[in-house]
Formats: sequence, C-alpha cells, structure tokens
Amino acid sequence: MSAAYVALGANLGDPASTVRAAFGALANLPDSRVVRCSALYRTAPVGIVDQPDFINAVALLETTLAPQALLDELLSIERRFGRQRAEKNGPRTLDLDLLLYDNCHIDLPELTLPHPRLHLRAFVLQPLLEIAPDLRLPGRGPISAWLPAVANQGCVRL
Ligand code: PH2
Ligand code: MG
Ligand code: MG
Repeated sequence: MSAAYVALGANLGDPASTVRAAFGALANLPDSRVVRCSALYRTAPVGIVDQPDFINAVALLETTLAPQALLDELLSIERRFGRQRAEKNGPRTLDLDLLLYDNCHIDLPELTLPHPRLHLRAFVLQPLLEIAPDLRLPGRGPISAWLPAVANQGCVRL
C-alpha cells in the first residue's frame, strides 16, 4: 500500500457540498481507502484574486493504484462533478490535485510529484498540518516550517 495525499478545491456552485461529496467519491475509488479527511477551509483565491473564495481540504488515501492511474481516477471524478477547463487557475466546480505519493519524485508533463507549489500555499499546508502534523516534504523538510511564510494568505477552518 502507498500513501497518497490529495488536495480538494472548489469555488463554483455550492463548493462546501461539492468537497464533502468529493470525499465520498474518493472513498469509492478502486484499490484505495480513505484514511483521513481534513476539515473544510474557506480560503482566499491565490493567483487570480478576482474570483470567489475557495473551499479547500485534503485527504490521505492508502492505495495500490500507481500514481498515474490514481491521477486518471482523480481527473475522472473532476469531470463527473462538471469540471470544465477554461482559464488556467480560474474558478472551478472541483479540483483534485495529487500532492504526494509516498516519497515519489515524478516529473512528467501531466504529473509532478511532490506537487511543485504545495509548500507555498496556505490552502494546502493548513489542512495537511491538521491531518499529518509530522509530515515531511521530500527534499523540503517538515511542512510546519513552511507555514509562517504563508500566514498572510486567508485560510479559515470551518
Ligand atoms: N487553486 C488554484 C489557484 N488558486 N486558491 C485557493 N484559495 N484555493 C485553490 O484551491 C486554488 C487557488 C489552482 O488550482
Ligand atoms: Mg490546483
Ligand atoms: Mg488540478
């Protein structure tokens, strides 16, 4: 079994209901088990700031799916929730990002592991810290060390 951390994000429709329903979709993935789910967080948009606030969360899965197979499953869930890819980093009904998969390093056009920006985003670090306080990022040390730098990003636990 491998450990995979997945980030959930939504800011269109009813994002809190969507993220809760997405936890359910993750629980139904083949050859996988949801071990832990964070609370929901209301977060200020990072990047394109002129869009609605996000609801974000993180889940820990145990899985025997390979990283790319897991990614394909996540993209399939996004499509089922009506995801349309218009503007990069723009508003979305559901975004599921693979953050970490064991200590794997992968550098492919469709998948970079660890996620290259996870240590710069309060909306990922804060829920990660909640479910895995001792987690270390391969090559970057403990996640707790990265939190002070993102303290100015709006992120409120619901
Ligand atoms: N996702 C992005 C860009 N900006 N900001 C917040 N607060 N939450 C997100 O999930 C998010 C974002 C690209 O995936
Ligand atoms: Mg994303
Ligand atoms: Mg994504």
